[in-house]
Amino acid sequence: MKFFTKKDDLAPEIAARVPKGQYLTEKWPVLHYGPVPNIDPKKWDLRVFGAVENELRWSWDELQQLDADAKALITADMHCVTTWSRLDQKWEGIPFSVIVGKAKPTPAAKFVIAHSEHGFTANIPIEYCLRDDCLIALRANGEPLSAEHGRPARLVVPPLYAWKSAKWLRGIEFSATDKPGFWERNGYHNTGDPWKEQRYWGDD
Ligand SMILES: Nc1nc2c(c(=O)[nH]1)N[C@H]1C(S)=C(S)[C@@H](COP(=O)(O)O)O[C@H]1N2
Ligand SMILES: [Mo]
Repeated sequence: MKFFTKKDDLAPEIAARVPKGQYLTEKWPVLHYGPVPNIDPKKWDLRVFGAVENELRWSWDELQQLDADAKALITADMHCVTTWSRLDQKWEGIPFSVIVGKAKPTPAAKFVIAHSEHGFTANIPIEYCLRDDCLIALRANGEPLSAEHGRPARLVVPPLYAWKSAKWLRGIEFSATDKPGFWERNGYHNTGDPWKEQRYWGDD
């Protein structure tokens, strides 16, 4: 079996799901900058802050309660700007709408800034987070997230390149102004829509 298959070599119905310039992979690669953090859930929390009516801070136990109250399960394709795509990834966790319902972003909020361990950030236009397929994932493919895939919790934003799906999430900031994140400040596109091939700064 080949690990990476060119779009041109795929059956048409599969090729239609793989954006231009991408290769299909059956395996799930691990990709990030820096070391995998070793997180103790007992010392972990998730903050929601910025342009909101209610700033919040959840412990791991509290987050699990939110997960028990309102579960989201989505199947989504994952596209990394380094050109691999993985189809039918299953993610489970807390619908982003739960965060919105509890924190109540103000009308001024136009961007979501994901904050992760070690200072990694990713900026996302808020409309992508208000879709049904955005969630805080605690599980992938039926298993709790492994350390390298973002344990204990990561953001998942399926319609954008996977660098926006911040692993080892520690904060969700709602912001009136855009705040380019780690990859965005390092030459990558500010929005990152794979169907428009928005890979690098300067792409349309
Ligand atoms: N905290 C953090 N999250 C991150 C990254 C990172 O460097 N740090 N890299 C992103 C990139 S570029 C990709 S492609 C996906 C990969 O997710 P995976 O390792 O679970 O496949 O994670 C994203 N989330
Ligand atoms: Mo990536």
